[in-house]
Amino acid sequence: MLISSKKGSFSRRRRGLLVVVVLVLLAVGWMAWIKAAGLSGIESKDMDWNGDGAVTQEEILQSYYAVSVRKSQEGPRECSTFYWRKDGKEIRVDCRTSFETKPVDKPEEGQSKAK
Ligand SMILES: [Ca+2]
Repeated sequence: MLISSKKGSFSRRRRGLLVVVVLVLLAVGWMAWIKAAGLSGIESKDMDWNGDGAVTQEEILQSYYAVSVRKSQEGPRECSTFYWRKDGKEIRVDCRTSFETKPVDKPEEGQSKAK
């Protein structure tokens, strides 16, 4: 009887853990679905959403539920548009140019070897 009650509490604990894991997965899935800014790989120092020069804990939290990101690419230029999810108001556009996508080849070299 003692064993079975212990077993019961253990499985209840496991069930609780399972619920937590499922909730975390749901939360991460939801954040991916809303394209939360916090999942876009930005650093916390860039999460100054109200532009006052300081990043508060609230702003970091907002990155995961209130601020979304829209990415666009034009050639090697990649832009991230951050906006408030509640009203779609744009906060900031970050652009960067990546140089690693196009390696510079010398097109003549391969052909000179051919007959
Ligand atoms: Ca701020």
